Amino acid sequence: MMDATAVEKVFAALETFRIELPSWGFANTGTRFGKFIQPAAATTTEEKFSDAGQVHLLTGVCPTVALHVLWDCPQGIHSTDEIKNFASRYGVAPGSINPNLFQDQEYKYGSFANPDSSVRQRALQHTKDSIEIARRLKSRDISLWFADGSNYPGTANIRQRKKWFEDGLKHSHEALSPDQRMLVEYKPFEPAFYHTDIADWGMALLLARAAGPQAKVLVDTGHHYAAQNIEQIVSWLLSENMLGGFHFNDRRYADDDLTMGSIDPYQVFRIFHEIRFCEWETSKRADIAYMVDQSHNLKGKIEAMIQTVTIAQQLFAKAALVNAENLAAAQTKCDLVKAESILQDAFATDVRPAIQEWRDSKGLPKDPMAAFRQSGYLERISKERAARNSHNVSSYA
Ligand code: RM4
Ligand code: MN
Ligand code: MN
Repeated sequence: MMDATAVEKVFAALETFRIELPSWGFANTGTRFGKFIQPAAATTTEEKFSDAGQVHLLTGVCPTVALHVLWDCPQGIHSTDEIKNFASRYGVAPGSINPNLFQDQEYKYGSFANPDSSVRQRALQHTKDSIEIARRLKSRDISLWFADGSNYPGTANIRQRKKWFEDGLKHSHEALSPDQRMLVEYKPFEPAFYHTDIADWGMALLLARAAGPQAKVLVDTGHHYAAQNIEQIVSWLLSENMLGGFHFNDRRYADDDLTMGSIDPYQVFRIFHEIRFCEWETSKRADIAYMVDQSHNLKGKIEAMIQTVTIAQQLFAKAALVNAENLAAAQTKCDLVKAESILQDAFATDVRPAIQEWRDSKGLPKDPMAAFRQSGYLERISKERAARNSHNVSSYA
């Protein structure tokens, strides 16, 4: 059982913790081997807002939904009025805006680093349009992920492409309003299998620095090699004031986009711990956008999101139980077992009853999953959407 002080710590942590849902997590997605279509999957932007709204209604901690411009704003900047309506109808605001710089045929050989200057120009224009969309929707963050890279040695001028990226990001940065941010995401491979232009956090950091002061790095937990120490990357970015946000998901092999904490919950706990430890040391809240980036191939989309949010809250609450003062003292004395045990004890604490109490105090269902299953929402949308879903769809949109 947790004592009253521990419960208070969990309550205080939950008060500050919000996590953004991805619109694409509610759509039919799959692998390159195919998709398993779900009758309840969202096939329109409105349905994505409706589903995200359900998750927020039941959990109370997901007030925003990330949008992918190509999939969710078919009319580009002219889609924003419609999106504002969805936002007010379903009770979730637009969150980070993700330009899509990888799906159009023009991007076969890259976007910002395409050797064809007209394609680079087009990519820049799309990014500027996305910044304008964000401005109209009052979204702060523009989240940039590039598929740019090459498949075979010798086929791309890596240094030249780096230069093109610097130029493209600088010009994008110039279009930002003072209150907007640009988040630069990295990924070691896929879809490119020889080199990726922004392959790791160091490259993302250098490019963000070159772009300007409102550019930060986005860490997608699935975008690392298997043995990489992600919490160390997080700590370094924090100490450089360059950590802008996260795309959370879990993985066993590559960019598997599995449910957060499903494979290695201790990894996420360690990330949250490093953030909280830094906040304690600096007496300052780190300005970090916590976002989910998952596509659930087999699980029910809404249930998978509720499960994700529940796990995220648990791991964040556990990290709040680390006694930073005792930890700092143990580290200074090189009392290794004591220091490590402080983390392990926090991680081992069952925070679920305290989280349920917190939900209750907010008028939220103690068990959001059970509440969802009882709500009848899934049955209703399955009926409404089944016909449309039976015509197989070939994109994430
Ligand atoms: C990428 C990356 C991006 C996401 C796309 C769909 O692997 O994680 O953040 O927008 O997938
Ligand atoms: Mn991502
Ligand atoms: Mn990814």
